[in-house]
Amino acid sequence: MSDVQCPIPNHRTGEAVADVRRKGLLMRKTIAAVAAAVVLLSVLSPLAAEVDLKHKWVYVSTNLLVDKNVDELLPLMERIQRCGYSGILLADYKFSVLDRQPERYFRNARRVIAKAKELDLEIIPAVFPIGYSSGILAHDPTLIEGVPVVDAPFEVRRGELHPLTGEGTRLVNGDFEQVKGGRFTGWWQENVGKSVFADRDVVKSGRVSVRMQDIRKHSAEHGHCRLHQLVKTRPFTAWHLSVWIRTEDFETPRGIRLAVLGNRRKTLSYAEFNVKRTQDWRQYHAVFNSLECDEARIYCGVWKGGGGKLWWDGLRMEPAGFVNVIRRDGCPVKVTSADGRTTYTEGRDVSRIMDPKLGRMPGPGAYG
Ligand SMILES: [Ca+2]
Repeated sequence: MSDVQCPIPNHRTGEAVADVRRKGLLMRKTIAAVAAAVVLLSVLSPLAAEVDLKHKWVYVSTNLLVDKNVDELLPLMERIQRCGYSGILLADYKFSVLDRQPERYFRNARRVIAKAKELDLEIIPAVFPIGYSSGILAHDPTLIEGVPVVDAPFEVRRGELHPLTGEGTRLVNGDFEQVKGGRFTGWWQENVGKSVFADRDVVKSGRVSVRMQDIRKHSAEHGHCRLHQLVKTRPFTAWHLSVWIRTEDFETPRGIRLAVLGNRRKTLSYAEFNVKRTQDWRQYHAVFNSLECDEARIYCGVWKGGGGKLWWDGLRMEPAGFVNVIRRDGCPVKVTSADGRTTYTEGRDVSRIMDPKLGRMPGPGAYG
């Protein structure tokens, strides 16, 4: 790095580096520190003195479909070259879905390639994204990692398979109709009569709902306001929770959770709800796998809550059935009779088992 007067802006955010002089000073200090380290290392190892960075890249994340992005990238590449870098590590989600791009995308890509040739800059495309893999999964949603469902019971009714709840699994008072002394039967709850109330005026179904309000006032440190109950679960079963939520000037809608904690202290549900500060009744859904747990604590509540009002009603828990079924060699599906003695053949005895929405909601490569 010989030219410290060519700071590279943060291209992802478009943030410009305002104080070039200050940055230059910092850079010089850094170089001095590195130089000192190299001297020290050269005493310890003759190899350290031979360090010569042939490949110096700048990471650039962009979307080449947008003309304006390319207009900005070309002058940036000139600066990158002037600063002595050898190339750009170019990341674009669309590298994974090139087959779905219009001609405009490739026209823009050719502009970038031409500029790179002109400047003798190398372009290193970032491909095989692991972690943010929706671009790959858009081609084949079944490549997603899954969790096993084991011995899930189904019942045949009128020629259709219907999931059975499983003996002993029952959410008590999910409709919140049973109330004694301000407490909802079957539920553990906190701040009864302070931030949790049985509401008989604003309900979604039946005659009672749960109203939460003034949460921070009665839980100053954590802003907690939660109901929960322990239910038995069949291990390695996919479950579906649904609940209705209404809000009125609720200050912390992001703190609303339908959480599930397994008896082996596992967080089993990761659903996040998009609740507005004020909204009418809307139903929300969460799907979880019970994994090794044979009991789970179901929470509906608020963490880091503030002021305003929130209502809950109509909470249900049921087996999810064939939701998010992954079909590939590593994830075998087997259909047997209850006693396990008869194995049924897909396509002959039962229809092909699949979830047509897997990896396609709301778009290809998404599992919403
Ligand atoms: Ca109700």
